[in-house]
Amino acid sequence: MEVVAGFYPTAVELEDVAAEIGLDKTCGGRGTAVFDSNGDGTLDVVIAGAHAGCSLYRNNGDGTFTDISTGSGLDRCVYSFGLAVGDYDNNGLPDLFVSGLGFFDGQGMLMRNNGDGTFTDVTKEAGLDMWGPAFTAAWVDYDGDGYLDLFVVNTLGGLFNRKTPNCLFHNNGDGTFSDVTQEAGLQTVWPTIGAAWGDFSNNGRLDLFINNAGPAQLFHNNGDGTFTDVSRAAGIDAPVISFVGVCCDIDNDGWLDIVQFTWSRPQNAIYTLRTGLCPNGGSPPRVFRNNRDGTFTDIAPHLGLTGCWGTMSGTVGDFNNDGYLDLLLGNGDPSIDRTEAAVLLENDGCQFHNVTFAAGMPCTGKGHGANMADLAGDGRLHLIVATGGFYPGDLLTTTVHRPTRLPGNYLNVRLVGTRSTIVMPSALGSRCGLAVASNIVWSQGEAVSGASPTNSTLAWRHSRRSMRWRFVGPVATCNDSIGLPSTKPYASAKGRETGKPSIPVLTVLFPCKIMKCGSGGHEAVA
Ligand SMILES: [Ca+2]
Ligand SMILES: [Ca+2]
Ligand SMILES: [Ca+2]
Ligand SMILES: [Ca+2]
Repeated sequence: MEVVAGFYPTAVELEDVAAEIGLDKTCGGRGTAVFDSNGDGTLDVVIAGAHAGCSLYRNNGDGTFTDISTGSGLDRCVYSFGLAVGDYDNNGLPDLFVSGLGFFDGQGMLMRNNGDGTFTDVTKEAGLDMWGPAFTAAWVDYDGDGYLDLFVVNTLGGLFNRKTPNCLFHNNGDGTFSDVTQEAGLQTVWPTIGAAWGDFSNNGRLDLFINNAGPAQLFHNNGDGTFTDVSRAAGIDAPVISFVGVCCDIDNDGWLDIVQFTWSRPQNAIYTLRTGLCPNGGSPPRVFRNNRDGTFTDIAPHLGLTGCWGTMSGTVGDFNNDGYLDLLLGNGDPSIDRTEAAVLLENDGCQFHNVTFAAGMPCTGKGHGANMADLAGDGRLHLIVATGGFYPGDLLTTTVHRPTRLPGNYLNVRLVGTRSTIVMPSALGSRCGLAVASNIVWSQGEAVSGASPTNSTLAWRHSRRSMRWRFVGPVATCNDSIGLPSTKPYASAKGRETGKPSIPVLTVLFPCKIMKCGSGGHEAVA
């Protein structure tokens, strides 16, 4: 078969580093989580396993990894699907909710992080002992009390004949949770596969977008513990099969948009491979631009997103460090013979281009856990695709690619939240923005499966002396007049010797740690 798609020219050259860094394992790859599990400042990796326990890879401090799964406790989380990272007990150690058995009977598990490479199953004592065939889950502090609440995505409506509704669990602040789904008004009708929280109205409260096998739904957070279904008015409810939605600011205007990845049948994906286009009646991804008035417009066709892929996992990240968010799609379906290439879509600020093969990422397999993270802390985003699948014989290994050289400037940020007297280390739902000239690059700490919730790599291509940070979140006030004094903005500077980064921190509205900053080879920093 002649393949046309994926060869759009790109300046970024990727190399396969999975074996070099120790992540080239067969682990029944499903959801991936990238976070600092032991507080040493480096990012560790957890991969959920289809037919075994979860895998835990500890970062050795240099971007290489040691498999410490055995005895970690996470190896007991078998048949898992999604991973949600959140510090539910506010002790500074991020915990894991592992959703279980999206296709079969079972339940999720809350795993409390002991900080020493082990996790303890606290599902029962937390009150989360609930049967539920969940594909994923998402942490959020929806009521702003400083404690992370948990939204578990189930499949009410009949997908695989399961009838358990989605559940919102309120964190009682004492290590236990209460099911508040009914009083919150989170009624769902269609089988739900994914969920993402984001403050779409910039009012400091997190709203909920859910992906269904059918119309998506958007719930507006009323601020009193209840939600209103605004899907129809928002214009996001055209039916489609979608596994993953991501809240991000795709056009850097300070208002969160929604990237809704879609799942297509094999014949449609093959059509796209051969032509680069979407067949009649196909379902390309959607990009809902926030119109700032409660409505959204799907601008995907204008962005050149016209292909159809069987996307089961997807993420956003600026892999070429130019200030524009790019997309990574993990594709496939349960069939053992559908080994569909992951797709990398580069954003030039106006259009997305499929650069998968041109960039050198010819990996195949069921991409259940597509992720992007700076695993080595040098500004280069690693493209991680956990592969493997439904059948026990589906034994593909995780693939990891990264740029051969730093493509542009970067600043790595770790969000650490506070709230008057309550320490809220996770800062989930907060956003940070880097203003470079008139362009602001926004990033959100999110609680989606596969995301690195509070670690962000912000990048920019055109360097300026004057840059400005803004942080907004549910427990912070977005007000330019309130700021902390300027502090040293970075722990260390790396990159090629093209000049020293100059990042005056003029305004920090949300306490944070800025980990590293560096510059690439393209331009000298002013
Ligand atoms: Ca914790
Ligand atoms: Ca809460
Ligand atoms: Ca936007
Ligand atoms: Ca980019």
